[in-house]
Amino acid sequence: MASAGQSNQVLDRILSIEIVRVTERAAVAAARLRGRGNEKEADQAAVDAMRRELGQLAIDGTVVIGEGERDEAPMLFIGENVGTGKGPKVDIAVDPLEGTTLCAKDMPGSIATMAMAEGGTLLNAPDVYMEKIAVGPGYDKDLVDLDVPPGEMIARLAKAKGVKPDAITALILDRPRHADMIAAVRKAGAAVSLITDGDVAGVIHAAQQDVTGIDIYMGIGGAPEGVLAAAALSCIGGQMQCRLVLDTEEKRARAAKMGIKDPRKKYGIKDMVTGGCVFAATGVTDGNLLRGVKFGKHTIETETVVMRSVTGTVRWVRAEHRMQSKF
Ligand code: VTB
Repeated sequence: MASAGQSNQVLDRILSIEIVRVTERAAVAAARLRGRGNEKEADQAAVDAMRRELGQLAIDGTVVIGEGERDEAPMLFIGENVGTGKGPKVDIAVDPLEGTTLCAKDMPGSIATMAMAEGGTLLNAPDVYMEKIAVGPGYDKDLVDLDVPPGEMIARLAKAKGVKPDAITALILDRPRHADMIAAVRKAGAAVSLITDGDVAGVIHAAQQDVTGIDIYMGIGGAPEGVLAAAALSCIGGQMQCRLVLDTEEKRARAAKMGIKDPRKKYGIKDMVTGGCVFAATGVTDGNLLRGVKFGKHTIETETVVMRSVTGTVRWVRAEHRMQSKF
C-alpha cells in the first residue's frame, strides 16, 4: 500500500495537469474581453471561469491568496473553500487575471495564474503592497537584501556575476514611487527595463536571465502577486526577499489578524512557501513569458507554463481546444 507521502506525490502529479485546466479556462474567459477597456469585466470573467473549474478539482482547497477579503469579494475570497472537498488539503493562491489593465488595453503580458500548495504552507498575506527583490539561481545565498540601497545592490550583483554593472539589467514597475530607485540603479551603471504591470511574470523573468536578459527584479508591487511569484521561484530556483508594506495602524491590524506577528519581517521564498507546490500561468495577451490566447475558426489555442517544486520540472503546455462549448 502506498504511504501517505507517496500517495500525496501521485496526487501532486495529477494535480499539476489539472491546474492547467484552471488557468486555461480563466485565460480564455479574460481573453474574450481583451482590448475592451473594461478591466472589471475582464477580471470578473476570469474569476468566474477559474471558480467554476476549481470547483471540479478533487481537492479540499482553501483560498489563502484571492480576490480580497470575504466582505469585498463574492468569489475566490480569502478563506473560501474550493474543490469537491474530496482530496488532499491544499492552499490555493489565485490571480485569475494578473495585469487587468494589460488585458483591457490588449497590451503584452497579462496572464491567468494560480498556485496550489500543501495545506497550511503558503503565506497568508493581506492585500497590501510588498517590497520585492529577486534574482535567478546560481548565486550565493543571501545575495539579495531589501535593506541594501539599490545602487549598492547592483554593484553587489555585478560582482557576484563577474561582470561590470553596465552588463546588468534590472526590471522595475514603472511607478512614481520607484523614481529614486530607478535613478539609483541607472547611476550605478545598470540598465532599467520598465513594465507597466504584471510583476508575477516580472519576478519569473529575473529567474530566467539566460532567456530574458533580466538580472534582477526590484520594487514595490502587490503582496498577493509576491506570494504567487515566490511559489514559481520555489519551483525553478532563484532568490527572493519580500517585506509587507504595513504603513498604517489599520494595515498592521489586518496583517496581525492573518497571523503576521512581525510587520517588518523580511520573507525569503521558504518563508512564503514552506511546502511542496505547483504553479501555473496561462497567457491572456502575448507576452515574453507566454503566448496569449488565439481564437481560431475551429480551435482556441492556449499556452501554459506549469511548474512543480518537488522535482523542479517546468512544462510548457500548448493546447488546441476543439470543444469550444466547454468555455
Ligand atoms: C503589481 C502588478 C500588478 O499591480 O503588483 C502592481 O503585478 C502594483 O500595484 O499587475 P499598483 O498598480 O497600485 O502600483 C498590478 O499592476 C495590477 O494589479
